[in-house]
Amino acid sequence: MTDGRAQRIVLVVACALVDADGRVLMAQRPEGKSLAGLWEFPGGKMEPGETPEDALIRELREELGIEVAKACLAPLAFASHTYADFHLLMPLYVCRRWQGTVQPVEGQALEWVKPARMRDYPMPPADEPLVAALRDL
Ligand code: 9L3
Ligand code: MG
Repeated sequence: MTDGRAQRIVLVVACALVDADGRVLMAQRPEGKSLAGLWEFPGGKMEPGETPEDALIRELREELGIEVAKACLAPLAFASHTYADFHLLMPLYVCRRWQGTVQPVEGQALEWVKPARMRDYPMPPADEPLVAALRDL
């Protein structure tokens, strides 16, 4: 910002769920939401009073129907991106163990993707730089 006005900060948490074959779950943002059609790491906005881990556990339950233990979430990378009307701060966690079967609870398309193939999936600008952090998984 060059005009001295503060910009609204939005705190989001996201997760790279990694399966036994090293594939990572990508979720397509549904019609009607911002950035519709782009493929993102699942997650969402933190609510007041939540830790990042609390928020991620809640989002993964709401969006994918799985239960994740806090001990199974490891911080991996951090995204910071300025959109037209807000600034997004988004830590990315990695998780290899969860309970239950991943389901598209909100009707979103889901795909398990090898990190080397992620360039085929158009992503929100905040998510794109995070792909580099998955190479060494
Ligand atoms: N966002 C970007 N990448 C992600 C996630 C989960 C979210 N991996 C952005 C999209 C929206 C904002 O964060 O601009 C809030 O997300 P949502 O609550 O609309 O899912
Ligand atoms: Mg979400």
